[in-house]
Amino acid sequence: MLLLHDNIESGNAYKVRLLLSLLGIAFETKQYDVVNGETRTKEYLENINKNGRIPVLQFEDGRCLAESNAILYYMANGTQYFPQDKWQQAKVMEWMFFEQYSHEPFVAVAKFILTMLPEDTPRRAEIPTLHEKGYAALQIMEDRLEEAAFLVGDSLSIADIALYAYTHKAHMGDFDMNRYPAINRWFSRVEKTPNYIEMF
Ligand SMILES: N[C@@H](CCC(=O)N[C@@H](CS)C(=O)NCC(=O)O)C(=O)O
Repeated sequence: MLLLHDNIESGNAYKVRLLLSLLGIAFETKQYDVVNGETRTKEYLENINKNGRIPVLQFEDGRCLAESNAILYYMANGTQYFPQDKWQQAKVMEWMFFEQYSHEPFVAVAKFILTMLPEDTPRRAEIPTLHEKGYAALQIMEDRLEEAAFLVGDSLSIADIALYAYTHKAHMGDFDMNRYPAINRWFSRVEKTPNYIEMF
């Protein structure tokens, strides 16, 4: 059976749990404490991921695949969650690179600082900048979702899964999500997908 090296609080790991659930693929999980270095042990770095992070999907033959969006691509390719049209495939990639460079480093990190670190962490000083950049990314999503039901084409794809993960928990990073009615309607559409699972 597939083994997901996982952390229950991680949106990056949740993306993989959500896709596998939508696809009806059974998997086991192994949980890691990412704040206290459990993904940085010699054994983990040597055998699972040299980059010291979850999620990693481990296949029955022992091969390990890291990077949440690479895992989404590998598992969704050939299914309804990855388009067949080459232009739409590239648009899915466009949103997934956007997620990693312009969204996750701000939206996810604000949640991490406010929910996983001690209240007196000096990292709270980063919050205003994270909010400025995170709000810019959320507005780009809002603009697209005002005119379309999903990020690419007219059905759910791994672009939606990749961005849904941290966007639907953005309020935990103190983002005011009432500003984004189209994103909120999109949350409901994603959550109505058969076999949808919650993050926690
Ligand atoms: N780009 C990676 C990011 C993965 C990542 O940042 N993982 C965090 C948890 S969300 C982690 O494992 N942190 C532990 C550490 O860096 O030691 C992905 O999308 O999978």
